[in-house]
Amino acid sequence: RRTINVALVGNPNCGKTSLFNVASGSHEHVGNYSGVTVDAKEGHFDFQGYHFRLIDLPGTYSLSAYSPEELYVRKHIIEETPDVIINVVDAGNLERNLYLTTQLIDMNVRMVIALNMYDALQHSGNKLDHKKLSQLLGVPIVPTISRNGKGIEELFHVIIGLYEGADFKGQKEEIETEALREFRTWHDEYVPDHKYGSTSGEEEGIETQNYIRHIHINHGPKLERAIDAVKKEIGKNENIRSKYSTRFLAIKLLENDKDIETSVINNLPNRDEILTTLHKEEQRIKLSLNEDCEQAITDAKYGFISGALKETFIDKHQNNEMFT
Ligand code: GDP
Ligand code: MG
Ligand code: K
Repeated sequence: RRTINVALVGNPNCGKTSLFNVASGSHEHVGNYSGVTVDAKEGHFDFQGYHFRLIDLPGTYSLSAYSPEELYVRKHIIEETPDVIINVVDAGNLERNLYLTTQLIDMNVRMVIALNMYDALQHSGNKLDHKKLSQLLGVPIVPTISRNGKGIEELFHVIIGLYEGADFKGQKEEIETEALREFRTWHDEYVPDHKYGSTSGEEEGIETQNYIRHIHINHGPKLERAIDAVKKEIGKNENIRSKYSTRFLAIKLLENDKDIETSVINNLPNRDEILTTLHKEEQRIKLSLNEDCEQAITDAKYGFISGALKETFIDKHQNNEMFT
């Protein structure tokens, strides 16, 4: 029986623990996740012939290094390398919740969005074209209602599909399961521009993770040029490429993330070259965008989100006929 390691990542109060309880609660024991000061729980259950180890991580708005929770979640993702991350998103607070999503996308993790509180969205009268949002993000989205368990089975079907897709590439024989077939059908419909099972990170050289390739969050030409320059310098270290998304590291450095600098970059043989490139790019951004790099990246991410929501979300007070 194969174990699929899954971690719940999302803002505080988006329904992670409810999802955790409804998925694992009735099945087996729940223990406190050991050795941590922040609150995290681990649960185990079986579904569709797989064993699931599910971790309920602390709520975070971001994956920066500004709070113990943020650092903890980030460290868990990098060190424990969950097979699949469930990014729980509060459907009633999309703009704020999707900020974290953009950071997970930067990390190149295999993920699915649980579009939770879907009942509240339905009752609100607002409308979201979540299939289209899924296409724009390059991430599968499953509407869920953690409180009563709706959508949870479908969510775990997609997780099995993502997991099998990972093994898929390296294997001569295709693994064929019911869940995987369902997932493929789902995938072709929802994320048609992304070839299922395609090689990940073609432009990143050697990448560890074989996932459904995300659409990169486009931060605009100036920032993208800076990200590429820093990424290229970091990517000269093969061992780094196999553990991290070099794009994520580059973005974090440009955000002035001291934790990444001390824990990752300072140990590298080309540390000086990386930091020289970084400072040069930071200066360039400051001069051309007239704001510091960290702010520019935040603005670009919110710009991306707002663009995606403009195309997919209808406030009931807006007089917009797009979906009628
Ligand atoms: P967490 O902080 O992310 O772990 O969120 P919780 O699981 O503690 O949920 C926060 C609140 O939202 C609780 O009052 C839940 O009962 C409620 N909640 C969770 N999921 C849903 C849902 O799908 N729909 C609705 N209406 N409420 C939910
Ligand atoms: Mg919780
Ligand atoms: K990688």
